[in-house]
Amino acid sequence: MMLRLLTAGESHGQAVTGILEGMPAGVPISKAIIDHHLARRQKGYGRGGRMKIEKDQIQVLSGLRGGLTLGSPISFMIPNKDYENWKEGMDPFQGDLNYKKVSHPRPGHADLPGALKYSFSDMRHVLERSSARETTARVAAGSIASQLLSVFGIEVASHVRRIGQAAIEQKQVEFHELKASEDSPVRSVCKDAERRMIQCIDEAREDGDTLGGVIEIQVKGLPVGLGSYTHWDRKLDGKLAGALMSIQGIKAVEVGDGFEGVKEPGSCVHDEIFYNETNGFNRKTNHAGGIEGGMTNGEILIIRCGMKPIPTLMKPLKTVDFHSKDVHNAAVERSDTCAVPAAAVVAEAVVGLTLTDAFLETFGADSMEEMKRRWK
Ligand code: EPS
Repeated sequence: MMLRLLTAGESHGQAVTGILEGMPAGVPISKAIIDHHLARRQKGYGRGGRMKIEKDQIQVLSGLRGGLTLGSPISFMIPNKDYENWKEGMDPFQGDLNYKKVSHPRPGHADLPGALKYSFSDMRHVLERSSARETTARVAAGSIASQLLSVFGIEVASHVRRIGQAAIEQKQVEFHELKASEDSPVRSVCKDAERRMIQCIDEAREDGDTLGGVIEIQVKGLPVGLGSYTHWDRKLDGKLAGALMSIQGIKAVEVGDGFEGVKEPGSCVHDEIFYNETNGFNRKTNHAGGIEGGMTNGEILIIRCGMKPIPTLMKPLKTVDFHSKDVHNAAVERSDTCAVPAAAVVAEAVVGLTLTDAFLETFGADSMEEMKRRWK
């Protein structure tokens, strides 16, 4: 592994922090680009009250000088504005351990296994860290990493394919079409699907319910041969799937045709190979989603993720009291009805980090200058 990311921070603690280690020296990094991605992650129809409080902006503490990476660990923080309202319970030394205790585990949440695993009697200890607030750090780090990829013309983009029962009908969305998702409150590239998705979210909110969905990430401009077929832990699709599955709420990942592809015979699924002087080896289809044998094949990378509905329901499911074991309603905390659009931005970041790691493995060097020579 060339690039390592450590994140820390409780959802209502002072800040979300991170250390990104392994970036080569001399990569130009823009704060405006990082903050732009942090703002994209905060948007999305279906978010709750918290996003009105936060205005995520990065503070870089080390590893950069004059907008260039130094090759040293890049440490950063994104303050939680909401901490002011939670100080009484969340202060690292003075915090009141009886503050807003949680003892009714939410089905589908980390609450119960987390409390059992760490011998906690208060599930607040679990939910503070398992919260998707942590993804702020991954988006910041992903944006730093992706700024290296963009020097080499590699672009990462995403869109939302489904929210609950509402889905885009268009099977294949081209990379250039993804831009339209930026103007959509649900990150959809289709106005009709957008309308239906918003309606589904409104209905779920009224019912005190939540919704999941499907996101798609595409990456353009990748060279052939990132990752490797030579050993299981070098396969790029394995690394991408693992990284994406680690995003809060993600329950499924597929590459290219994924689950749809398994229904068809091989003759319909594999992408025939052509050659011409201008483009070299090329394909007219991309069922493989840009990966063959655990390596990039030069086509656009296409990955989809399924996100489950958020487990915090305003109309709660049944659970048992952690202490008395009596039947009870699950805990209700302020939360989002749907965070699928935000998850798409997080997925872009996670893909950016994984690809930068793979890129550094292939072209890796101490400095940007050396990397450019190897790339050439
Ligand atoms: C989250 C619950 C909500 C979300 C939060 C994730 O926060 P709160 O409990 O403060 O209302 O808004 O997401 C974020 C804070 C974020 O930045 O994305 C949860 O329990 O996972």
